[in-house]
Amino acid sequence: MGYKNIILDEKDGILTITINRPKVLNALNTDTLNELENVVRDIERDKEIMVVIITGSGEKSFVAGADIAEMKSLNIHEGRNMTRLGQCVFQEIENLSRPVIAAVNGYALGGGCELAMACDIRIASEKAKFGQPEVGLGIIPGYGGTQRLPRLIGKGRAKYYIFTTDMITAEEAFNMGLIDKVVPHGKLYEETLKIAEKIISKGPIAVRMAKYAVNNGMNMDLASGIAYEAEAYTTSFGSEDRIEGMSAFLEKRKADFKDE
Ligand code: CO8
Repeated sequence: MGYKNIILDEKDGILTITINRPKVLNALNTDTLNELENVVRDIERDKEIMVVIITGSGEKSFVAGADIAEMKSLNIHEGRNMTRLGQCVFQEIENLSRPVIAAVNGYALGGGCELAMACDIRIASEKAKFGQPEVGLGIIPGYGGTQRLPRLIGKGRAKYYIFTTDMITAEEAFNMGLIDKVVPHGKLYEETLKIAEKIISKGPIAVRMAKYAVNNGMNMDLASGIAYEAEAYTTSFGSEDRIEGMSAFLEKRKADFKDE
C-alpha cells in the first residue's frame, strides 16, 4: 500500500517509518495518523519485522505536534475524534508486539513528544528539543502527554513543563529520564540501527515477553505485576529459544533464535 505522508523502509528485519511532511515540520494531521494506524496494524501481521524505528524527515524536526492548521478548523466533536484517533494509534504503537524505537532527529513537540513517549526506547540527536506547548494554544496535551510524561519524569516536573511549555534540550531530557540516549546529530540513524540490531540478536519471544511485563506491570500494583512477570517468564521458559539460548551460552557460540 502506498502512503502519502509516511515513508517505509524495511531491511534485515528492521522497519523504519519516517513521518514525511517536511513543509510543516512533520506535523501530524488526520491523514498521517490514519496512515500510521494502517502501518502499525500491518506490522502486527508481518513476522519478518523484528524491530520498528520511527523518525521524522529532514534535519530539523521529528514531529512538531498535531497539525495546528487542521485543528483550528475543527468543531468540538471533530476535535475529540482527532484526540481519540491519536490516542488509539499511540496505544497501538505502545502495545505492538515488536520493540519500537523513536529516533528523535529534531523538534519533538506536543504530539511529537507524545509519539516519542509511546515508543519503547527514545534515542535523540544532540539537537533534539522536546516539549508540550499545548497550553499556549489553549488546549492540553491530547495524545497521552498528561499521562506518559509524569510516568517518565515524575508528576511535578511534568506539570512544570506542561504549564510553562518550556522546551527541554536533549541533554536535559536524558538527565530527567525522558529519553534513553543522546548521540551526535549525524550519527542518529546509524546509532539507532545498532541498537535495533542488538535487540534482534536476542531471543524474540523473551524480548516480547519483557515488553509485555514492563508495560502491563506498570499499570498494576507491585504484587500483581510480579505475578504477571511470572506468567510472562514462564512463556519465555517454555520456548525452544530458551533451550537454544542456554545451549549457545554453554557451548560458547552465538545463539540462533527461531522465535519458537
Ligand atoms: N502544525 C502545523 N504547522 C506547523 C506546525 C504544527 N504543529 N509546526 C510547524 N508548522 C509549520 C509552520 O506553520 C511553518 O509553516 P509556513 O512555512 O507555511 O509558515 C513551517 O511549519 C515551519 O515552521 P516555523 O517557520 O515555525 O519554523 P521555526 O524554525 O521558526 O520554528 C517550531 C519551529 C519551534 C517547531 C515552531 O514551528 C513551532 O512552535 N511549531 C508548533 C509547535 C506546537 O505548538 N506543537 C504542538 C501542537 S498541539 C498538539 O500537538 C496537540 C496534540 C493533541 C492533539 C489533539 C487533537 C485535537
